[in-house]
Amino acid sequence: MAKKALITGVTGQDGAYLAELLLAKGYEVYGARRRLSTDNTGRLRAHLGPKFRSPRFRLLYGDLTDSSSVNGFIGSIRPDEIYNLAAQSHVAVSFEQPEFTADCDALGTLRILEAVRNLGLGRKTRIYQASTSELYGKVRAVPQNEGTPFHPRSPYGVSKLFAYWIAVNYRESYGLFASNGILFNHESPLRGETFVSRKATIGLSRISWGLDKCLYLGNLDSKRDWGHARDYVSAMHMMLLRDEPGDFVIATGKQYSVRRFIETAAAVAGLTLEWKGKGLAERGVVAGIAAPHPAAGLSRHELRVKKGDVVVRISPEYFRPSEVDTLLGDASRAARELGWRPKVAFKELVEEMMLADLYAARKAVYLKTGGFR
Ligand code: NAP
Ligand code: G4F
Repeated sequence: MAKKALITGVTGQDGAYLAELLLAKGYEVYGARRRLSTDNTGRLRAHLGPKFRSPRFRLLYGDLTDSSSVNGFIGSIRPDEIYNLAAQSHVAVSFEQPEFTADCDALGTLRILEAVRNLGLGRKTRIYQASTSELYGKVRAVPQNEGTPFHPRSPYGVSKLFAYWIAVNYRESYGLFASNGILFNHESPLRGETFVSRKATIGLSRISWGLDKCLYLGNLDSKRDWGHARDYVSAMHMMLLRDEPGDFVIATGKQYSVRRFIETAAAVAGLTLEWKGKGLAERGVVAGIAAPHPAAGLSRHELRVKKGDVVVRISPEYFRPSEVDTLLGDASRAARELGWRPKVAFKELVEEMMLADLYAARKAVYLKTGGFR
């Protein structure tokens, strides 16, 4: 009998990579998605390709803010493993929708744990909770590991803090197999378009092809520990294969600023940026032009950017009421106990994202002009 895995948040970045991984391992995969007025399966459909139609892959409707829905889908599937990835996952948005964020991210997790307990699945079902490095927020130690105290800095972080502890509490109180993955930022070509990494790779690609003029961003100086989503979903699965539940930091152990991410992405299109001005008047100016990456599908003469163009500006709307300035993870416990190590390095990650978005921009130019200029 194939094992049954349920993924909440299957339509998100991690959901797509995890569904791919579990299907490849022979699981029956059930993906819960919420109902929206537009289709939210595009990313997943494109990523899974023909496997989207596999009889071992099933989508169902389920919203974490609705306990009858959560009880219903867990009760009908009776999964061996639950990966709770569903969340309002945007930190800046959580300041504008704090109550929804708490309902989905904090109480949603509780609803899953309660459903597993009340349905008598406590001995059968293993639960992965998508915890986050945002728990560390205003960091108390560098680097952060499983013993570092938490100090969240947003309604998102605080909601995830509840989720973290309620998972620990149900493990200690009722013996549920519930494990927290404290994952640091992880990105990919499937990353949501409003997170800074993807916003930058889309923006710089469109600027390179002449579709946009400038990219507007907030704090360029915050630092993140950035890994690849494909590497990180494999850690989720490893955590549920252990004999005992536990909590693990998953990170690369290397840190780069948002500014460095942008410079690295621009270089894939052949652009060297120079930063001029300070504060809100700071801007990223094209200081040099070289041949784009050989796999970019963009030649130097097709680049619609010239020296001196301002391609990055700062806009106050992208600053947060409180910021997480620096995150750097220590994943040595995961290396020791799970045998997990990241495979994709920062430069490779940025290149993969940038190449994918340069191709998307190229296609947009083609559709707009009926051919390449
Ligand atoms: P994501 O792309 O934003 O995906 C979030 C998923 O949750 C989407 O499928 C979304 O559905 C779904 N969702 C939102 N509200 C829901 C609701 N009320 N009921 C059911 N589903 C709902 O996030 P991700 O990057 O894949 O991250 C996966 C999880 O890991 C999230 O919990 C996130 O907070 C956490 N995490 C992410 C990172 C990271 O760097 N990526 C790091 C640490 C932790 P729609 O498609 O309909 O919007
Ligand atoms: O890409 P971000 O929005 O990711 P953030 O806030 O680090 O959160 C992500 O990682 C967490 C793990 O640490 C997850 F739990 C969470 O769900 C999410 O996946 O912002 C990264 C940094 C921030 O310091 C932000 O202030 O980039 C800065 N930034 C600068 N300009 C911007 C922008 N962020 C966004 N989204 N948009 C900007 O224009």
